[in-house]
Amino acid sequence: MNFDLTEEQQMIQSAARDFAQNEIAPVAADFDQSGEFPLSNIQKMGELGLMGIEVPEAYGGAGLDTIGYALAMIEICAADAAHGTIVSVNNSLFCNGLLKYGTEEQKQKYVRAIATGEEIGAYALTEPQSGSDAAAMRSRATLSEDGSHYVINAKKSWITSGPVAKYIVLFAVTDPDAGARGITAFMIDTTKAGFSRGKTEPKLGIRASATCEIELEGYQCPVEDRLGEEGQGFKIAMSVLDAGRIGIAAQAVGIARAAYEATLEYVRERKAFGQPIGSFQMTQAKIADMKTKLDAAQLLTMRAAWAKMQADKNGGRFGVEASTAKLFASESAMWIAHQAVQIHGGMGYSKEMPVERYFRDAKITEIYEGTSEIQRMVISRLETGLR
Ligand code: COS
Repeated sequence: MNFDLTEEQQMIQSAARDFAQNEIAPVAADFDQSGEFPLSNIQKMGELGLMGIEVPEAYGGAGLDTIGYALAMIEICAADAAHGTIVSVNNSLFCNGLLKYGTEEQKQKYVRAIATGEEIGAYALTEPQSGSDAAAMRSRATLSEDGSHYVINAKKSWITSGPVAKYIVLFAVTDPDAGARGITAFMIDTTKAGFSRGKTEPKLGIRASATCEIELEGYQCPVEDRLGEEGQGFKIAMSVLDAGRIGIAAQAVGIARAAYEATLEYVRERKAFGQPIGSFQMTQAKIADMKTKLDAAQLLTMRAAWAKMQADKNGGRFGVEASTAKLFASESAMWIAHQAVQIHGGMGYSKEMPVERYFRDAKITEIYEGTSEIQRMVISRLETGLR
């Protein structure tokens, strides 16, 4: 593993940093307060290539690699994690699976629209009664008698970008007797008949990223909009999540870095008992532990990105690297944001400063795209070979 960044990786990092600091950071608190979806920023990020970082230029993307994607996510999330959530769904959960399993027509139609930021994408796996146990989904897709389309009846919950998405990758059961091998992936066009949205969820954090339930009733999906083969859906869902978890690890690193940097500034300036609070041993210990966890989280995230790039080239899986990065980075972000609030005292609890937002935003990284408990289960299963 080479720690030097390539010229392209440095370019996307600096483009993401400039946009994040100049266009996102100044409005992040307002979007957090209102919960409004930052559509115009997302479209501008699409123009900069940030909505399809790993998507080849032939499909409207930036044609970069996973390290470039992780570096950009860190920069965006250090300014605002909610923007980062939208970026990660478009990049990881939507484009990744289509690039790997989609037909040429599907890539031209769906990847291009999302990678350029013209449209928003979403990924629908979770259901009201099945989150961690994803294979227990109840949504059904039945092939029509003439074999031209599937009729889908589905209810999906916690769909990130659901309120604004034009296209959704959705998973439904095609063979109820086959368990995980009876699930199939479909491309859904939200403007078609049979699709509807429920209420937008009021959330603790990442408030500007819109989330809702969706429902499909008698939705007709042409066979050419099936993604992959019948019965391949669970593997598609899981391998897409492996990639997605690298993005969430990067998001956690971005939030943790912002919380850490705000704390460094504060401990130098804030005085108590006649000296900067950073001179007290109890603060010093916190700063040292925050820095160590932040750097370790970033290194694990870069290793996971690198492992995915090797797998993209040579085949194989990168589940252990993705899950260890996601587990450690998300728990570190929560811990670092917690210490940041504590060190800021009353100011850490106030909306006058961004640390309370970092604290609320950090929590989701331990929950979505697989809870910490699921990451531990995945890592242990892959390491021991036991279930
Ligand atoms: N890549 C490719 N294939 C995978 C895979 C992966 N990462 N993980 C599992 N599979 C395959 C398995 O190899 C198995 O295939 P075979 O039937 O050919 O043997 C199949 O999928 C079923 O796997 P498994 O038996 O491990 O499935 P489980 O039902 O036990 O569930 C967990 C596995 C719990 C790991 C999975 O359901 C999971 O990740 N849950 C969390 C879901 C999640 O992150 N939700 C958040 C939604 S997005 S916000």
